[in-house]
Amino acid sequence: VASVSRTLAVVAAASAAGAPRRGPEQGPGALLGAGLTQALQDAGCAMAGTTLLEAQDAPACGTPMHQRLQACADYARRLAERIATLPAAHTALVIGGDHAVAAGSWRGVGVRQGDGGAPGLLWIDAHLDSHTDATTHSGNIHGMPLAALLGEGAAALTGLRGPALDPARTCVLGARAWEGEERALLQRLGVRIFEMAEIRRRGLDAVFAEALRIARGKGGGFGVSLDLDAIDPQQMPAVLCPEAGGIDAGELATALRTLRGCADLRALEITEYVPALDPDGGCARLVIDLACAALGRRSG
Ligand code: HAR
Ligand code: MN
Ligand code: MN
Ligand code: MN
Repeated sequence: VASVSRTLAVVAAASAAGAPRRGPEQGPGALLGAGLTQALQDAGCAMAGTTLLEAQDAPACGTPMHQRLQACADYARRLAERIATLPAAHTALVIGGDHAVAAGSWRGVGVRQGDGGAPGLLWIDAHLDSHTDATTHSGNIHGMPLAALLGEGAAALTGLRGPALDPARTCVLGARAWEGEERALLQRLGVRIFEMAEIRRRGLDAVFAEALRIARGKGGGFGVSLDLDAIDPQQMPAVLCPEAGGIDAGELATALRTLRGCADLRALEITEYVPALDPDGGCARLVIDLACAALGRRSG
């Protein structure tokens, strides 16, 4: 399959508003500083530019839930508006930030598609991120964005402009840590979950291909939201919530390369990188390699 010629619009979503502590708001700056855009250019991407969304720090300890929800929703709204205005021909590369930014990204992608439909979505994550404000145990908003995108949970997040996801074109890949309520929600909606156990049994290539078929559906755009904690923490320790037994980074790069042939890939999102936990920059290089694997045209 020939690689698609892409023009990338990078959006730096430097927010930790949904996180339990600060750290991920430094992610975009560190990845840009480590040469992300040059690497993508070397891999054959044209660059339309980089938008830096104003940084948003983590909430102070003890901030009430409704205030944290509102801070995340305000950030998500600005992010969605920014993405919605990008030219439809461009592929968006959203760099988080904690994963709560996704509550805005994919609404914005849906508005930009302009056909009334939501994108299909492949959610690669150790977690399900499908709590609502009523079921969360931790109170952390980055545990809620997938539910919010599916139209479930607090109005602050579900009420953003743009279509909700279609559960039949949404799937989760790499899951290995969840609470019962979020799993029950996804099962009620009919979202396919590819757990680590299934990935180990069938191999990532086979599972990724099936997940891609679900997200692409019969046409219309789709996207990939990569929470870096999906990767095994021995290879990717610089994340907020490491969970043992994750996806092998090299296997993930190979799977992501299949996206190079997908002209209907509308956006890639990469979240939860914490540069303070990456003193030698090895994780930043890995993130850049993964972005190039997904979006590039040549080895780079
Ligand atoms: N389920 C847990 C919670 O709700 C952990 C969520 C962790 N989420 C992320 N992004 N780090 O996936 O708190
Ligand atoms: Mn996660
Ligand atoms: Mn419970
Ligand atoms: Mn996540």
